[in-house]
Amino acid sequence: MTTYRLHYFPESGNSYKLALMLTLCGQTFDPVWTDFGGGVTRTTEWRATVNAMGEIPVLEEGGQRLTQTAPILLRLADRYGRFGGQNDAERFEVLRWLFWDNHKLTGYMATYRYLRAFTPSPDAAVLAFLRRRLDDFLGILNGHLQDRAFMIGDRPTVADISLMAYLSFPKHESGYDLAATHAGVDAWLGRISELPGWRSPYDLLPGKRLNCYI
Ligand SMILES: N[C@@H](CCC(=O)N[C@@H](CS)C(=O)NCC(=O)O)C(=O)O
Repeated sequence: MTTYRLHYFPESGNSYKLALMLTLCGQTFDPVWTDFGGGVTRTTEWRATVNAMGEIPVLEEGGQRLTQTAPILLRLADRYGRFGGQNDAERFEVLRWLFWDNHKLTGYMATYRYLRAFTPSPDAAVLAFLRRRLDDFLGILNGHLQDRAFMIGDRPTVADISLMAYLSFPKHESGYDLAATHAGVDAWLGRISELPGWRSPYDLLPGKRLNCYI
């Protein structure tokens, strides 16, 4: 049986992607809380010993340290035979949405939410720019979900697990009340939260939290 250690911090939606995937696949992991707010991931030592890319999350399996959630999610999907695409066309779609999530939804939402909630005096123009982009991305996601239960086919895949992560934190952090503005996204999040074994981000990712300024 593979043993996992997850280097994370509680506010990290990227960490939540892996924590939730492992949990939904019936796996456990040792949580390795990381002092992201204290700047540890920017130190030479951490980059030399944990992740040269300077990013959280890092998943250790056996002695190997893995980074980048998209390929890790795909590897876990293969290993446990859960949440992968069922044929070539679906696998292509899973990859397409994983790329879109990393580049667009997660990339912008993580930055926006971090600046907005976890820094003391964010630049209003930067926030406005990021929010305009996010309004567009959330509109695209909401449109896609109008007539489907999950992102691809009729079953959840790692594309859903990747895309939902940053939208699953409390709304005061992101400043988006999706139930009021994006009903399709909100209903999809509800369906994901009904998957057997589902747990919320701060439940799966315990420990000392960043100072929230909102
Ligand atoms: N594409 C990466 C993104 C990881 C990422 O950006 N993690 C954040 C924390 S959730 C981080 O460590 N950011 C540090 C930085 O951007 O300098 C993944 O999927 O793992």
